[in-house]
Amino acid sequence: MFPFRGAYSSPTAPRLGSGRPCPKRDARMPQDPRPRYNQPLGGNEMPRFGGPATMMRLPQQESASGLDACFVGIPMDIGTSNRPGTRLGPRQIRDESRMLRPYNMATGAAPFDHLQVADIGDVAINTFDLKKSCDIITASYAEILSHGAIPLTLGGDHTLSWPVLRAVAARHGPVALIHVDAHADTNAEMFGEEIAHGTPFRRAVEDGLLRCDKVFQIGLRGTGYAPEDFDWGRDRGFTVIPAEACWHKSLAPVMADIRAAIGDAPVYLSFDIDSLDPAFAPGTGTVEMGGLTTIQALEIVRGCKGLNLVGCDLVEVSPPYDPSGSTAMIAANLLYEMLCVLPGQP
Ligand SMILES: [Mn+2]
Repeated sequence: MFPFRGAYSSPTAPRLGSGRPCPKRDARMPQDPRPRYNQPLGGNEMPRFGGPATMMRLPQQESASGLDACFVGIPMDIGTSNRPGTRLGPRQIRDESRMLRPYNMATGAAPFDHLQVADIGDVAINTFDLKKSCDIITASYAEILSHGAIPLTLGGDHTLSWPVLRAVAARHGPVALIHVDAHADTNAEMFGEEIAHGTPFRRAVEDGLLRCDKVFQIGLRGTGYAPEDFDWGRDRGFTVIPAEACWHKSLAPVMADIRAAIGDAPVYLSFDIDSLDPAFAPGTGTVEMGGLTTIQALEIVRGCKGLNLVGCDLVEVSPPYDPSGSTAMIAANLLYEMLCVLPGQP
């Protein structure tokens, strides 16, 4: 056995082996009982820079009918307080997802062997009216959830989590929440407005959408208006894990505690890309230094395996501030990792 044999191989090097032809990787035997699910278009069928501009170059369909999970975009930035641009997030995340391959080499997950997944496009928000847009989002997600599909949302500013949670709670009842973010997003109002990207979880609590004793906020940091800024949630039963408590450590033990606390309750995962340090993810509107690493982000999402996830979002990617595309690339990878931990996979 040659360790690292693949690392030394080149197209011109002689191949080692028995000389017998290998079966084609994609060939399923006729007696194979596994159903054929949608597959991402592979790089050997179409160059990675071509093909459909869908998430992972998956098939697109109009509704979530027949799907176990769906990628859906919400191209919105009209709830943003600082730098805009997240209206372009879903497009850029889809573009940067084109390199994603179907098999998770680290965890062994093979979501496209077990789940029917498609990209169902974008929600047609009204970009001139945030309140109307929230109602459009809730109605769209009620329709998605009526098919039993689990939505994986490409944002979009963080306002969207509130109208999505309205639909989720209407179907599942109040849910547990894992909220990864630099900010608590529990403001009473912003500039006098109750609906904005800094208020979604305050509105969600007021609407009875959350099980407050099963809400976990991870990565909070930065400057505030008052020392108690992160206490509104704590006072209602949230567990707040500030960024400083995450520095220099693995978050796997934290996630084990969170899984134990949530148990089998339905849970929603809301991942704000600004939870990551701007060294990794500068392409977002409200940057705070001292954030999570990409490794910790993977530990958080992979640590959701075993939970009864009923929906996930990845928000606040702002392509105008992401000239390298790496913020959107990380977002695409994290959405794939969310898919890998959804229920229904061994
Ligand atoms: Mn946020």
